[in-house]
Amino acid sequence: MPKSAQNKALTPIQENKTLRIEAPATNSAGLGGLKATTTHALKYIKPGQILKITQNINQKGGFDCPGCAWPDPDDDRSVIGEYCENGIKAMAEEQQKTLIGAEFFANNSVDALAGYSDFELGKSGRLTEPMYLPEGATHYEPISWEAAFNKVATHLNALQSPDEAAFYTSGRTTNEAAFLYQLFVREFGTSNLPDCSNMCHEASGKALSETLGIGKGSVTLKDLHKAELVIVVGQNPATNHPRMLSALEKTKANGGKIIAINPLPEAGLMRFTDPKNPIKMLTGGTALSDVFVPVTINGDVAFFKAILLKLLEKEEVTGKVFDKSFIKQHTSGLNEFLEDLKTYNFEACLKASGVSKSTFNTVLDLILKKQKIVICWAMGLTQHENAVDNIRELVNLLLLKGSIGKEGAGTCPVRGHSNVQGDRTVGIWEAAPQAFLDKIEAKFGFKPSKKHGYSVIDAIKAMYNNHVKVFFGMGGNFISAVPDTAYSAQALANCNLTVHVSTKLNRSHLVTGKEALILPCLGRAEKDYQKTGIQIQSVENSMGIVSSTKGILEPCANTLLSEVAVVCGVANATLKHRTKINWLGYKDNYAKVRDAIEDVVSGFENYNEQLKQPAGFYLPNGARKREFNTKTGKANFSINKLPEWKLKPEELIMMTIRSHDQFNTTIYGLNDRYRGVFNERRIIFMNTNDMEKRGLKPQEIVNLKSEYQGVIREAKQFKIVPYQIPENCCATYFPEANVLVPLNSYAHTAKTPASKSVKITVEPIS
Ligand SMILES: Nc1nc2c(c(=O)[nH]1)N[C@H]1C(S)=C(S)[C@@H](COP(=O)(O)OP(=O)(O)OC[C@H]3O[C@@H](n4cnc5c(=O)[nH]c(N)nc54)[C@H](O)[C@@H]3O)O[C@H]1N2
Ligand SMILES: Nc1nc2c(c(=O)[nH]1)N[C@H]1C(S)=C(S)[C@@H](COP(=O)(O)OP(=O)(O)OC[C@H]3O[C@@H](n4cnc5c(=O)[nH]c(N)nc54)[C@H](O)[C@@H]3O)O[C@H]1N2
Ligand SMILES: [Mo]
Repeated sequence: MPKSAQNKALTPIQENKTLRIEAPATNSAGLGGLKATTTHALKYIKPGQILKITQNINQKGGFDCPGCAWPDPDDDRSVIGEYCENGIKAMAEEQQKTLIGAEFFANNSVDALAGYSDFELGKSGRLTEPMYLPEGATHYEPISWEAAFNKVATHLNALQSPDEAAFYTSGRTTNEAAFLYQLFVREFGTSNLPDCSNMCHEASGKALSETLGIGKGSVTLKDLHKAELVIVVGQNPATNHPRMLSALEKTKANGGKIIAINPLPEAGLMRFTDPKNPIKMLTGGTALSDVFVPVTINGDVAFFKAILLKLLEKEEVTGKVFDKSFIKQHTSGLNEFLEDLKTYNFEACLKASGVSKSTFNTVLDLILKKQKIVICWAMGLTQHENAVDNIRELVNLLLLKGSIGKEGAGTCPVRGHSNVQGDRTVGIWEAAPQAFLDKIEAKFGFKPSKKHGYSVIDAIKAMYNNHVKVFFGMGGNFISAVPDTAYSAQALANCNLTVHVSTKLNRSHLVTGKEALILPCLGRAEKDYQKTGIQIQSVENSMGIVSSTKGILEPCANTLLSEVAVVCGVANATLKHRTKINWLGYKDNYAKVRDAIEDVVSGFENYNEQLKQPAGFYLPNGARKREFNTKTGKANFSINKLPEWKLKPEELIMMTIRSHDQFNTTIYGLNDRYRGVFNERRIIFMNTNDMEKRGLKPQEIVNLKSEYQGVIREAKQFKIVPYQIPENCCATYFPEANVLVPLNSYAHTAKTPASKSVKITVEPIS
């Protein structure tokens, strides 16, 4: 009996692993990081390539690290290397020595591969040939590129409406590939462009557009260096944006203070040793956070309301707390905001935040004294039902303090994937503004659909209900990244065709529609040969800087195509004579794609010329200049409610987080070094009081259950790790725990899955 889609979608439970628990680290990077980097590189990358990679990664004229979206310094870059432990792990994945093709798939059925762990799947090797899974077949078989393109074309052209297809993007796709991809999708006739940012910073985009008129952050690296106070909320930079710690070190060196707001005392937020600084390596590094605020999960609005209430109280006494001239000149909605604020009770807010009075007072004191404040945040704020409120409340604080659009101050949503921000800028958006669509029409002569398309959650529902029949994934690992694994697996299985453009094998290749295709592509570090020579491409980082990226290694197989070539191939085969676009011309010369982007997206004037600047160029950013492109023409205060959720006595609130050894669904290894967890991923971090209340022991194996709107979801066999986490809170890793995240629990208006606030119960295996 073939395995069901649901069974294939779940990470298999593997027995006989020996979980080891140590005391969590109190310092990040340093020698431990250097050692981990070297060991990892030697194990997986061809020795001749390691030096080349480390010398070119994130260097001017080199290639952009395919890891996170943290910016590179504008001026001097470290000659020893602008990379981190996790960037090297990302490269080790991309540049694996092992290659897999027809023979591998002939020897391994889809069902057999589904028994592999995520770690094993990823380590199978780089994909080298297009592969096709016919209806009812047990094994993928090789297919030519031409036949693969025709297969996609036949399915797409057989649909009753273009809206019966959905085109997903993960955030590694470059500007050039992303622009062409959305152009093809729009010329084909739909706006169904769900992307990973729907699951990531969508709530930031929504909140910031409404309040400050731009869905991106306002600060530059210099602002971080010059800030008097940096507040890092809901983010674990030591693991996910390690190079951010160098920036925070500069903040400290300039006399700035740092506050970390997080249910967990994450190692890197406490102390950091720059592996590129030999003196720091000897002296033990820099203490980063001045205050650690162990907020309860989703207690952030409560905490910030408590702060806002006290600021108001002091302002009423001294008149010196608010930046009144900024507020008068640049903002709208102050009175309504203050009226609403006054309806809240300070003690109740502080209690709901879970923070002690003394910690609160230290934070308040810093906020009162400092005028240049930067707030950084990531998934700890965006993956809740009230995520948009979380972020709007931070903006309220910045506005009261006039901490926006001046040196050393502003908003810093720290993006995830290396080009997730750029993808949105060039049109990967299911709800693109009409002005953008008009420009597409003016340039290319076809009318793009005005109807908003499906975001990730809506696409899953549409597939489940047979409204979408073809799923196309440009990168990423959809089934492991999305919530509600069992439901989502059925959604994919209901499709006629699922297609993935990928560098490596992942679980999404195994949870397929009736037919499936895997289209293997070049990685970031590989040279992209086209008719007019080796192509450069471009990406936008978290601070709105666009820079070039150019592969330096020979492709691992000559059968691979670039993402651009795949898009052009699919577009050409699908649209044939219907198209108004010279797809093959774009494929031959990416400079022409940039010319097209220049005509359609503002901020890209002289794109090809500007890209020659070694450190890239800044896109326009109104908020940075106190120009607020909102409905009121001003920065808007907003009114945000305290979240109203309640736990039943037996329930805990669970956040699903990343270990130190993973990049999203790519599992680099089984350790979480900074948190002192080794050799196991199916674990649940719990407060010892919560364990005692339930009579649970360290390392005991439990099942986890979540009940939402009457549906019960279950994840089996997790081991308990006692940890310093607030009471009633717990944490697990994704993707293992995604099966517990209900599809219908998402951020209001942004639809980001609420994967950081899942109510669960912990059940001993009797
Ligand atoms: N090495 C590596 N780098 C990565 C990634 C990776 O997986 N591996 N992923 C990339 C991507 S796509 C992204 S989006 C980013 C993700 O970067 P992060 O957002 O740092 O990643 P998470 O592990 O989701 O961590 C969220 C943090 O928020 C905290 N948190 C959870 N809930 C709450 C809450 O309610 N309030 C507060 N204040 N804190 C909370 C958690 O304790 C944790 O420290 O990293 C990017 N970079
Ligand atoms: N429960 C829970 N779920 C989450 C999150 C969470 O915190 N908790 N985080 C969410 C977030 S923030 C995000 S961004 C998503 C991530 O969702 P995705 O972006 O869909 O997932 P990734 O794991 O980053 O995708 C990895 C795959 O991308 C492919 N790949 C790698 N490099 C390239 C390349 O250069 N080109 C192409 N074409 N393919 C490539 C490889 O085949 C690899 O297997 O997950 C979300 N899901
Ligand atoms: Mo992300």
